[in-house]
Amino acid sequence: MRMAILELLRASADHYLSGEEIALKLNVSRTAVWKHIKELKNQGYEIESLPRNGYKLLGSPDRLLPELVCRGLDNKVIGCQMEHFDDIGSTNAEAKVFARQGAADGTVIVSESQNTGRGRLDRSFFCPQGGIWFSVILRPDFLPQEAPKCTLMAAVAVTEAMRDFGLDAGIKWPNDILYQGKKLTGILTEMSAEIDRINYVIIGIGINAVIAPESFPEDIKDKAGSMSMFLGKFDRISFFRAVLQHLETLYISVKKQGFGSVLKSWRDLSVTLGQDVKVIGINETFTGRAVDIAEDGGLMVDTGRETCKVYAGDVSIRTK
Ligand code: BT5
Repeated sequence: MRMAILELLRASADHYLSGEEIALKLNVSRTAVWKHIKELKNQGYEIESLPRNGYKLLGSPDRLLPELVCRGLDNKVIGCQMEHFDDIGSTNAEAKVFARQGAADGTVIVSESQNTGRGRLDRSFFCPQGGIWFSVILRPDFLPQEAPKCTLMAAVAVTEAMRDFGLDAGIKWPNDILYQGKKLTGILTEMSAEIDRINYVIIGIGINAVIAPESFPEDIKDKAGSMSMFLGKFDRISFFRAVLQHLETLYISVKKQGFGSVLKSWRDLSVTLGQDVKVIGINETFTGRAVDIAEDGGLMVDTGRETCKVYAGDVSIRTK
């Protein structure tokens, strides 16, 4: 009902709509209309109410509410179910709860801020208001060993959306999106699986969308950046919608034809390939040139003596 009232207000944005008109059109009482309008105002919608004229919608909240994000979004999988939080520990942790309860393929959990946002290896991730912190639950039917490539798929989706918005960002293997050397996005993919079957994959994506550079903590100030630092003001909600659109296209293609086209796009968007890199792996550290990404998602690094394939770890690009 609330959404129906919102649609009516949107459709008559240039004039006032009386409570009576709304009540008649939606076949509810005027008191019910008044209660829903009050609730919409609590959610942050700016609605002017004039006793004689009625109601007029003046503005929508800058919150990643499903009804705002999904307006005009034609996705069939990603984001068709969406849960929004104002603040949460970690959307990945919450997504696991939803997944265990049977949440559908493509369910999105999004929060305006996170107080215990996590990176890989349990590192902490800074997630204040103004960012886009979300997790997507996937239930693919490919094999568990394919799941790490979901990180590459998510990185391609976010980078393509950034490019749509005029930011020429690139991907640093495996999970960072950078612009001018600053990390704008991190991705954490987790999975629950049996030997030959995935129960669910959770892709957690943290995007520094509208964050003032001075608000980054001292320890990440030099390496972290936000989209607003480079783009100025932009519409966070439309950007999130664009990310979900790209993710849908890629996921549907992966389901039909595998990761081939994701890997191709990843190569095109990479800032790692062709660079001299330092690899800090789980057990060893070495240097070499990043030459390609293998079909299984591993980074191929030519050390001069041999070509090694790296599946996990941190890669830093060495300046020449
Ligand atoms: C990542 O880990 O980059 C994965 C981050 C995933 C965050 C999302 S937000 C939604 C979902 N819910 C969660 O709880 N997590 C996911 P990693 O590659 O390990 O990088 C972590 C490192 O990035 C930290 O040790 C810091 O150095 C740095 N860092 C922390 N916060 C940052 C930020 N906001 N922007 C850029 N760098 C940051």
